[in-house]
Amino acid sequence: KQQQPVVLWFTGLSGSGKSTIAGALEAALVAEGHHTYLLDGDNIRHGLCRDLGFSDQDRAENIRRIGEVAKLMTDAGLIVLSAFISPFRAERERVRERLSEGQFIEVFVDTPLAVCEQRDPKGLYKKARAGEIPAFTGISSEYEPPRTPAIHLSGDLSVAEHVATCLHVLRERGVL
Ligand code: GGZ
Repeated sequence: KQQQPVVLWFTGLSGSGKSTIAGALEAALVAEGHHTYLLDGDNIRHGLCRDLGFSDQDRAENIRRIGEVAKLMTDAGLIVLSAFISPFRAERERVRERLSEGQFIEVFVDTPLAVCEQRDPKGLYKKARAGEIPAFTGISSEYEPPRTPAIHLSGDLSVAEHVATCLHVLRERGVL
């Protein structure tokens, strides 16, 4: 099945829905016969980046490594989906610069902090508010939103609607 290798770079707060939407989008792409790979905390922070924590410096290195892996995967022809907070603009731009023109598609999962904190699926916001997790994104560590994301997912929409938006943009850009 014809496809252009790209990196769909999801960014957003903890609990914003990055992994859920990226996972659902990957399933939709695979169902259409595309070749994909999803990079997320489960396969990266427990393996390649298990020596890294959440200081600014460690997050920057985390994103750098993920960017390099994503680049290799595009060399192999894959549609790569990456789902990390990636809070810093400079590091996201560095990843973009390592890829070919148009291969970096930034997807901003723009769920307000209040909503993420309300969801709090792992109780991390509660702990962060109590001072038990230092440098927690949105509470005690910065999140720099993209200024001009290729795809901006916001509003009270379903996962399926967000997936449809992403698929539309991918077709529009000739990726699919
Ligand atoms: C933010 C943290 C922190 C701190 C642990 N700040 O909801 P989660 O649990 O599953 O997603 C968060 C994940 C963030 O890892 P990333 O690799 O995406 O971060 S970054 O891109 O900034 O390098 C959260 C958990 O790890 N977690 N401590 N202090 N999130």
